[in-house]
Amino acid sequence: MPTRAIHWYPGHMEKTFRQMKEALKRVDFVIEVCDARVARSSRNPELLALTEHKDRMLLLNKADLADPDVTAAWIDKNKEDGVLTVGTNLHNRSDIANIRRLILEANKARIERAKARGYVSRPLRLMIAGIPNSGKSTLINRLAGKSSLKTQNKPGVTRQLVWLRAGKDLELLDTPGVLWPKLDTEAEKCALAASGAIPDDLLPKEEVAACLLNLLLADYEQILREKYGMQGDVTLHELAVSQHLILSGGEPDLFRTATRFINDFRQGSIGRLSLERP
Ligand SMILES: Nc1nc2c(ncn2[C@@H]2O[C@H](COP(=O)(O)OP(=O)(O)OP(=O)(O)O)[C@@H](O)[C@H]2O)c(=O)[nH]1
Ligand SMILES: [Mg+2]
Repeated sequence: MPTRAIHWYPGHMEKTFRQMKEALKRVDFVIEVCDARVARSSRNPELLALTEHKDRMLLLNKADLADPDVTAAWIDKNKEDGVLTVGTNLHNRSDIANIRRLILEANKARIERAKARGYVSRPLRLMIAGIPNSGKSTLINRLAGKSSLKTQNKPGVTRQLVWLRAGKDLELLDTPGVLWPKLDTEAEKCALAASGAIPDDLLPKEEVAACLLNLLLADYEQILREKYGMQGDVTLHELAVSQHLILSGGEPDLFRTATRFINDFRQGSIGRLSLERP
């Protein structure tokens, strides 16, 4: 679907890329954190290019909000492509233990080599990278067992690269979320905005909500109809009517409808839904 591309690439992202490139020299292993609901478009191609020479692992994070069958399909596909991938919910303690186990397993040979050379106490150095708001700082806080880093459900919270120790075996580098300069398709732009990777004030809410509704309609029409009690067409207009969100002049209140609908999606209150399939 060709469309107006959005150019959102604040200055700090360019600086972040430069700093990440420099920091990578000291990094053993990269963890890319993407959003399981948007498992294709939440992977930044420029980040992939920057880190491709490093051993790596991919988290399909916020898997608690995504369609479990779709997440499983993405894991299978990535496995075929040779990408070590795991679906995660960072609010789940056993997922954190599993991530730690996978990191140590993936770095087993490196750890043994370091031991053989006498570097018994050198921790593994991990870079945590990904698009804005995907859960990078949350992951580090959880692995470290303390809330040292600021986290919030909006993009652009982390502004600097920060190293943090997690136990005696891991050193973790938090990085600011990075998008790429040009988002090409309406669907990609909408999926990233709806999932919270692009600041809300950058795109009209009504536009994002209408596009989100369309994306969801393809696979989840019945769920949408049941949740909102919609009988006729599934449009933002009809959603406003079914939710009794009407302006004083009798017109549907599309802004309030859009805001509520996007929030429902972000909170998972419509159901566990994914916007992209392999
Ligand atoms: N539902 C759900 N929410 C999560 C999960 N992981 C993180 N979050 C939430 O996602 C929001 C963003 O988390 P952060 O750790 O600040 O994300 P970030 O990637 O560091 O974001 P930037 O610093 O802006 O790039 C927070 O509200 C977290 O609580 C998860 O697995 N499931
Ligand atoms: Mg952060």
